[in-house]
Amino acid sequence: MVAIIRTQFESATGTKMTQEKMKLAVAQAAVDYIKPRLRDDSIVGVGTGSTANCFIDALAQVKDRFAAAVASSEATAERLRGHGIDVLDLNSVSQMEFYIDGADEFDPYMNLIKGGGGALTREKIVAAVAKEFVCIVDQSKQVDLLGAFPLPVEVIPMARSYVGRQLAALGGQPVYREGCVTDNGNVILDLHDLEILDPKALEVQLNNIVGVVTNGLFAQRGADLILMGTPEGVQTLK
Ligand code: ABF
Repeated sequence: MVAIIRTQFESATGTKMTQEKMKLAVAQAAVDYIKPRLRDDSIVGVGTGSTANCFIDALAQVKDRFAAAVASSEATAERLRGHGIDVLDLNSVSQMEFYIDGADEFDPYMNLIKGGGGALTREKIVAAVAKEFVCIVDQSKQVDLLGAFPLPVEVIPMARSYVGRQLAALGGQPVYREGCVTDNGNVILDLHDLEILDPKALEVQLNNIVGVVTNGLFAQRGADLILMGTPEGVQTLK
C-alpha cells in the first residue's frame, strides 16, 4: 500500500498550484531526485506525454551529469535531441538507472494505467529495462480502483475485430481509437467500463489474447516511486 514519504511544500504563503504548475513541480522534483544519483555513464529512460515533456525540459539543466537517454516515443526523442541530449537505441543499452514517465491513473498499490498518449508498448519496454521507475503525476491521476480511465490495448491491425470481441467478452466496451497509428504501426482499442479488481491478473490475461501487442496496465511492473503534484506541493509516495 502506498505511503506518503514526504511533502515538499510549494510556498510558505499558502499559494495553491494549478495543474500546469503541478506538472512543472513534479518534473523538477524528479530531476532533484535523480540528480545526486546520476553518474557520468548513467542512462535515463524518458516517457511520453505532457508531464514527461516538463521533465525533459527540466532534465536539460543536468544534461552534463549523465551519458544519454532512451526515449519511449519518436516525439520524446525529438524533444530530448532538441535540448542537446543524446538519445540511444535501447538495443545498445544493457543498464538503465531510471525510467521517468507519467501515467493516466494510479492506485494505492502503485499499479498504473498508461497509454492515453498511445506510446504504451515502448513505455513498457523501457520501464522493464530500468532499475527504478519514477512516476510523475498530478493528483487527478490518483484513484482507489483502476478503470475509470479507458484501458488502452495496442493491437496488430489485422486482429482488431477479433481482439475487440475478446475484450467485449471480458465485460468492457472496446472503442477503436480512430486515426491513431502507434510508433510501431499498430492500432489502439480503448477498453471502457471495466472495473479492474485484479490488475496483475488482467494484465497477463489481456497479453494472452492473440493479436494484442501490449496493454496499458503497469501492474506486473508498477512504479517504484510516485511523485504526485498537489495544490499544496509535491508528495513522494512509495
Ligand atoms: C504517458 O503520458 C502515458 O502513458 C500516459 O498516457 C500519459 C500521461 O500524460 P500526461 O502527462 O499528459 O497526463 O506517460
